[in-house]
Amino acid sequence: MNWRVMYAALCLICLFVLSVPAAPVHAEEQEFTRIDVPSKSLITSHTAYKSNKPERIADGDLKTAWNAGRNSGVISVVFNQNVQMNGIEIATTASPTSTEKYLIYGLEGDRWKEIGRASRTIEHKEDGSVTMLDRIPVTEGDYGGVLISIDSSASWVSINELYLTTKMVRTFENATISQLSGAALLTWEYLGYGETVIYYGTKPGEYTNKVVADYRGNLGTRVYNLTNDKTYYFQIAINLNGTMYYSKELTVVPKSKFIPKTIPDGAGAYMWPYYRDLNLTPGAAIDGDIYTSWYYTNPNYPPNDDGSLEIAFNREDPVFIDSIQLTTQFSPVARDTSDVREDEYLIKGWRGWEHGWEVVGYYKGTIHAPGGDGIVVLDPISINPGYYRYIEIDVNTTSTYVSINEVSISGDPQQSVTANVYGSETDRVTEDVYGGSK
Ligand SMILES: [Ca+2]
Ligand SMILES: [Ca+2]
Repeated sequence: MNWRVMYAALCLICLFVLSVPAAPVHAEEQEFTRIDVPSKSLITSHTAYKSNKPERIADGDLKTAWNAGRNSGVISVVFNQNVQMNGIEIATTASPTSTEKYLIYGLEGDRWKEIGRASRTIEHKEDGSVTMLDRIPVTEGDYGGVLISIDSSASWVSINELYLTTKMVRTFENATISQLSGAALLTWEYLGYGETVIYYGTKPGEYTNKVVADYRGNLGTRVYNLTNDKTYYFQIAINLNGTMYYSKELTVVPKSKFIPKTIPDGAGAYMWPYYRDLNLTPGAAIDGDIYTSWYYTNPNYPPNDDGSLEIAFNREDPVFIDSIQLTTQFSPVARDTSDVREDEYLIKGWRGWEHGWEVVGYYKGTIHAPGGDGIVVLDPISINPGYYRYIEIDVNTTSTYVSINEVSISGDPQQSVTANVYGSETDRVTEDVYGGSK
């Protein structure tokens, strides 16, 4: 066996050995994950054509691009924190179809070091749509920035969006989401200081939008401009010293803040106690908007956690009621930090002089903070059926905050006359006649 044969045989053995997996291979799953360029990066280029400025490579918009205005260009991105990266991805266009050579440098300390090179062909597309180039791998490392030098065979060089890839992926569990009207509220565990981006979209796993969370945003970040009654999917990504941490996918369906208003126009709302120094707005309990409330929290006279709301209907036009539903809220102000409370609602009604004030309904329950906007719709409270001119709701709560965001009433005299045994037959018939003749 001469040395050539020996060499060939050894190589075959080597190939064979290399091709036998030693253990189940999971590497592919997490070989790389695309992440955004950190939002506070400093992006500069040697040249830029008109408004096609360098920062457009990381504005989240595939339609906007940096364009060097010539067939070669250099662009650099200095991150606001190091990123553990193993590649870059480029979305771009070319006119005409061109082959472009990419030379990639990574910033290590204060030195740029070559970390990768590649050549990619970009088709010219008549409709101007963007091509996502195959990922360009780079030497894996912890870099403070990336610099890309591009030479094109024919086209002016441009980049619509630049992404980084990293293989470091960790997940964290403690993230919550709750619905708001046209919005969502997210919270998550504090892992440490690092840029945090909330990705979201209307399809699972496909996030078309993003919001960068503020410092301490984990305590509660609102994402606005969502459509009510539509399902949204969210994922939180935290870059902690170059390592990416992801939440599991979270879903939410924002709901309208408006509910059908059942209190007739012309009704007035009043409350007790009344303090001139508090901004008390009883009318907000009957305006059909679950976010406005009559609320009562008294820093001057603690605990003073009780209050009464009175609703006066038109005296000439009493309203038939057989149930009341209340919407309340856990305090959006910081004073009330408990997440569970005991509420008691005593409903009094006034039908006329002959009856005076009567207790007509009662509800007591343990209320748990729902998260998010804190809105809680209580179970409907049965009311002794009848035509009422006034309703008073006496609230007693273990919380330091009384809130009635909305009062909904319902009742159908036709149903109630036969379905309930209450008062004398004469009363009911008389009142139904009045009701029917109005
Ligand atoms: Ca862009
Ligand atoms: Ca309201």
